[in-house]
Amino acid sequence: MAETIFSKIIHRQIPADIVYEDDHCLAFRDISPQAPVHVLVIPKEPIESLATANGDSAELLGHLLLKAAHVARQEQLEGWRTVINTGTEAGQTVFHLHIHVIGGRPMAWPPG
Ligand code: DGP
Repeated sequence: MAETIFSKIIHRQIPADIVYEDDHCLAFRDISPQAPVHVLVIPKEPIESLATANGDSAELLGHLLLKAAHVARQEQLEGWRTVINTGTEAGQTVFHLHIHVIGGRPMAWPPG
């Protein structure tokens, strides 16, 4: 998998506002926030997208979801939205799997 900007954040080659980290994942504020709280939760292991993840990553994917909820609680959100854009057509621009955690304002459904 090609190196992305998120690998550089993991390796501290470029700065980011990190809000959570453990051995398996990193969470940092999105550079272009779409709500008062907008955090990205990423695996340290470079998985390109949900489309290329396989059963070997089952435990890690569960871990990322639980940490998304942890970050939301840490940010004192009462409700939040988790989004995983998968593929260019769906709006994925960085090909290192990430969960958007978005909250702090009312949100409409369905999304545009
Ligand atoms: P997506 O469109 O789902 O691939 O989301 C990628 C997100 O990554 C987008 O909301 C903007 C964010 N992003 C891109 N480059 C950087 C960066 O260098 N730093 C941070 N913090 N976020 C970035």
